[in-house]
Amino acid sequence: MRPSSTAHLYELAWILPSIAIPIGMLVALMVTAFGAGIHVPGDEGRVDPTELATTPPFDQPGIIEVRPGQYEVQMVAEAWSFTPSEIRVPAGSSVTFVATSEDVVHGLFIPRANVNVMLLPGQVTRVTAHFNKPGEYLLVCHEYCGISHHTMAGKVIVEPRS
Ligand SMILES: [Cu+2]
Repeated sequence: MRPSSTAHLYELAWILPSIAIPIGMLVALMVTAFGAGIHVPGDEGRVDPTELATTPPFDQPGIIEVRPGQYEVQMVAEAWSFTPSEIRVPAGSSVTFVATSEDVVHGLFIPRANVNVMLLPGQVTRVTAHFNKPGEYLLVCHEYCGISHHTMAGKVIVEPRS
């Protein structure tokens, strides 16, 4: 091969990926935004973090059964605890966490249930997880939130179906 055509091949090897990679990223962005509905938090789902004690559903944090096998946990995070901090559901349940923070940025991390979200003061975070296997699922705050951050934890207790 002549030296000039080798240079031509090298140029192609640069140019083609540099076109294909941004197009691939754009496609991935479109699929997540419009296909999977993943987007940054909007105006809906805002709350006043100083008024949580009188703002439903955070005025009564707890767990409710929305329909058989489907639960909703209304959760408030504050330094350094979750309310409720212990959640009991039967195996096979799907649980939607509707959570917010009363003070600083906290996290809600349930490693065995693929939950990993931030809880921001003033913003309501919703995330759904499925608990199929009985056992205890640790839930922890994974955003540093102060001197006792390491004690901020709770658990989901999944009971075997009788
Ligand atoms: Cu925290």
